[in-house]
Amino acid sequence: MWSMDGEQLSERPEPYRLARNERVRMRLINDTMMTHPMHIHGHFWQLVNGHGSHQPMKHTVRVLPGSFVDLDMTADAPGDWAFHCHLLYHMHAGMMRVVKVRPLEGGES
Ligand SMILES: [Cu+2]
Repeated sequence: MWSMDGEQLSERPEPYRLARNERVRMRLINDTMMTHPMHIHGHFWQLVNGHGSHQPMKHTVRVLPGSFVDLDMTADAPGDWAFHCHLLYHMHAGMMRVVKVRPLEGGES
């Protein structure tokens, strides 16, 4: 029932791939009737709030029903990172993905 980009983790979706030190903006769109506290490991997001350099640092962001948040992130931690809803029953139902940041230290894939 719970998914991200229409796929549950059990369906083995493609990870989100980022280049090391890549600067990205992520838009999390909640088209459900519940709030989802979205959490990423290994990184902090900057919440895009329209106040320029005064963007709070977050590793968990509540996305309200029928709403979205924009988040800026620098992928400065190489590795495989969990990105999921922090309501554990949502996560266990599939609302989780992997963010891959490459290259690693030795250039492995
Ligand atoms: Cu959730």
